[in-house]
Amino acid sequence: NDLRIGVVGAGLMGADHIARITNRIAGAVVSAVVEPDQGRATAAAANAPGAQTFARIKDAIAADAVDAVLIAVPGQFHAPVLVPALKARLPILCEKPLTPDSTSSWEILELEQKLDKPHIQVGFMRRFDPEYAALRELITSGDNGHLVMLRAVHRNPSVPDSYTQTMLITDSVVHEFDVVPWLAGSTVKSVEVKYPRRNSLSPEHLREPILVLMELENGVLVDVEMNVSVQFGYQVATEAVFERGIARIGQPSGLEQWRDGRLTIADHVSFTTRFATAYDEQIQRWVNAVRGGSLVDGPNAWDGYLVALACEAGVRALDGGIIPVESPERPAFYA
Ligand code: ISE
Repeated sequence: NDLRIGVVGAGLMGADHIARITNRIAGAVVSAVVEPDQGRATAAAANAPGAQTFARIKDAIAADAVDAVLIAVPGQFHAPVLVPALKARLPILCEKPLTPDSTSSWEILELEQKLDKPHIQVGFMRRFDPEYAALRELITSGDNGHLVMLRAVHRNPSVPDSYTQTMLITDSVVHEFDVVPWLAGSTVKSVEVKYPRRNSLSPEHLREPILVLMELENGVLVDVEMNVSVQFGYQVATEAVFERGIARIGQPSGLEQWRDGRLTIADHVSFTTRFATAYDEQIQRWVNAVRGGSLVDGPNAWDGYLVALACEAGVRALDGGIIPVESPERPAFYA
C-alpha cells in the first residue's frame, strides 16, 4: 500500500514536495494538503490526484486521512504541527529547523521520547546531495589523512525584504550547523562571526556578507562565507583541506560552452534546483524507512536540537565574541 502523506503548508517548499511525491517518489501519495489559505490549498491539491484539503492538521488526523506528515510551514509554526502529529504517533519529516529555539526543540524531544522510537526526521537535505555524501565518505575513509579545515561558501542571489539579520544564522547557516558536524564527525564547540566590508547591494536592514567561524570539538576549523546578495546565482560549495590532499564540491558543472570569446557553464539560481536531487533522495529514503518500519533515515530530532543550540550561539555571535556551544548528553533513545 502506498504511504499516505499529509503535506502541511503549501508555500514554495510544500508545493515543491507535493509535485515531487506525486511525480517522482515511489510508494507514496499525497493524500492531504493541510493549509489554512483555501486558495493555496486547492491550487496545490490540484497537482496531487485524490488529495483532500484540510485547514488544520488535527482535522486531517481526525479524518484518518494520513499515515505520515511532511511539515513545510515556516519554522515558527512547526511545534503546533509536531505536537498533534507525535501524539497521533505519526512518522514525520519536518523541514528545517526542528523549531526556532532550543527550549521548544527540547520539549519536542521530551514528547517524542514517550514513543517507542524516534518518529521525526529533520529536512536537512544536504546530507542527501551526492557530492556531500561523497565528501563525507572521503573524510571517513581517512584516505587523505585526517581533515584539517573546511572552507565553505553559501551564497544566495538575493533575499526578500522579510529576511532579517538573525535569519542569516537561523534560516541559512542553519544548514552548515547540521552538515558540518555530519561531514567532520564532530560537534560544534564555538561560533564566531566576522563582518567584512558591507555589500552596498544588500537590503538596507542587513549587514552582510558575514564570515562565520566554527571550531569543532576535534579541532577542525570551519569558515563559512554567508552571503545573500551575490546577484548572480545560488552557490553552496565546500573545500576540504586534509593532511595530504584537498577536495572540492559544489562547483558549477554540466554543459560548457565556448562562444564570443567566453567559456560559460550554467550555474543554479535557487536551492530548489541546486538541491533537487538531494530533496528527491531525502524523501524517497524517508518513505522507504517509514514503509519499512524504521521511520527515520537521516537527521533526527536530536540532530535538530543540536542545530538549535548552534544557531543560538550563532545569533549571539552576530553581536561579537567567540560563543561556546554547550550540549547535554545525548539521550540513549537517540543512540
Ligand atoms: C533557505 O531557507 C534555505 O533553506 C536555503 O537552502 C538557503 O540557501 C537559504 O539561504 C535559506 O533562505
